[in-house]
Amino acid sequence: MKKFIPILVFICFTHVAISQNPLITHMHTADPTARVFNDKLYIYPSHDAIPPEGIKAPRFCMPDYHIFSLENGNTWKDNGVILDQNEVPWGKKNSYGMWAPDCIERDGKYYYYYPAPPNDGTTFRRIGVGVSKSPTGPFTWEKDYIKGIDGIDPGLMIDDDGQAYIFFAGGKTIKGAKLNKNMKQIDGDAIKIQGIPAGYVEGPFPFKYNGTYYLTFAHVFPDEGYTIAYATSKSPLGPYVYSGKIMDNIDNGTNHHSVVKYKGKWILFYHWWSISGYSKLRSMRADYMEFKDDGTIKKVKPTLRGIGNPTINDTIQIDRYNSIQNAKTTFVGGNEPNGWMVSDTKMMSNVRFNGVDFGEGKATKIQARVASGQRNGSFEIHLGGAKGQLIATFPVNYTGGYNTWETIETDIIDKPTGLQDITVVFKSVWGATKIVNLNWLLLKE
Ligand code: FUB
Repeated sequence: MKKFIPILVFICFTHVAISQNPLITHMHTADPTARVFNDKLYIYPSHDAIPPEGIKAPRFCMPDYHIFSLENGNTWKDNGVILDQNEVPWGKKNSYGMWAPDCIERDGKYYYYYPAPPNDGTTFRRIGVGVSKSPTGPFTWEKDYIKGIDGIDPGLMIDDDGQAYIFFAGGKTIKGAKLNKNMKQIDGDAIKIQGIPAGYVEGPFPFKYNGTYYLTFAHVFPDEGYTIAYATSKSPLGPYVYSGKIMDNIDNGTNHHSVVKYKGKWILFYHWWSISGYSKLRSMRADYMEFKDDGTIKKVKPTLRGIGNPTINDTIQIDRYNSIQNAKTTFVGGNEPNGWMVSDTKMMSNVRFNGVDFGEGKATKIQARVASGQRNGSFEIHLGGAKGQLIATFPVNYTGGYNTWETIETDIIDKPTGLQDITVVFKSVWGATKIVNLNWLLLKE
């Protein structure tokens, strides 16, 4: 097992968190279930925490749930705690066991499903439900858990005929059941889903695509470890046929995911632990996913750039690049919030970031978050590659050192429109090894 050495200490807690991959950096989030409600993207993750002093958390330390909503092209809003472990009406107190949840909409109401250890001690996890008029709550929590099922990682689906299904996991099996119209009881018995490969499985996430039922899940191979896999069927409760991996093992400890179509593109949400360095302090991430013509899914490779098109007032996390030459990315220092920066910049270092949304050309200024220990040089913003059209130039000034941060601003020359790739080019005297540390860019009207 890895030694618990969180690389970064939490420096600040904000309500609005902004990032590429990982999606947020002000707290640790795992098991991201993404959903699109009324064209807006929401994430229902679980919350990995550092155990409070004196608490011996079992395996993971998961005290509550937050909900995140995408408020701009690239800005994730933390809607705060929507359920604390000690508010679960049927739950064991201080269990730190609030594992992967899901949320689904039916007739304008939002049903939030979550697993927690029950106070009656009957089993490892029961699954509870709450209902709200809004995707971000507040939810009214059912007084008792759903009878007839026990397990972890509820995954929900409503078929075209209006029948709702709940899937959940327990060791080497995935089970599924029909839900009543009230979404609070199962209809009949839960059944073991046939066709799921041997080995440990969890995190079932069902969806339908072109008339085929897809059941995606985390699958652990004895030699490879956690992968994200999928199986397909002509019927929601199976039998299913194993159809391959969506993501190879990424040395993750666990991997838990969801799949969603947003603005015409399929996205895989999953988690990794790149900020903490510890597999039980995870961070949610997202990358685009594609179907082949025959309905099979192309394997997804994790990227830094992730998804989303930052627009005016979204930070462009330039260290989550598409390509980089002659520079590095390292953790930020000083009093900056968690995250990375572009560092070790030299003469002609460049970093490319694709898909910035300049919209209708209203961005007139651009800001940069910088720290520098030297007094000469500049960095330029170009459209496309390093030799593309120059749209902004920032001078490099001494900020007090490479851990002392300042936000600087300059005018944008010509007003680009629409989606553009940008490249930052660093300039100074030859031989300079650290021109400036760059944390983010931000377009302003
Ligand atoms: O986050 C706790 C557990 O780890 C989840 O329920 C599993 O899916 C795995 O990600």
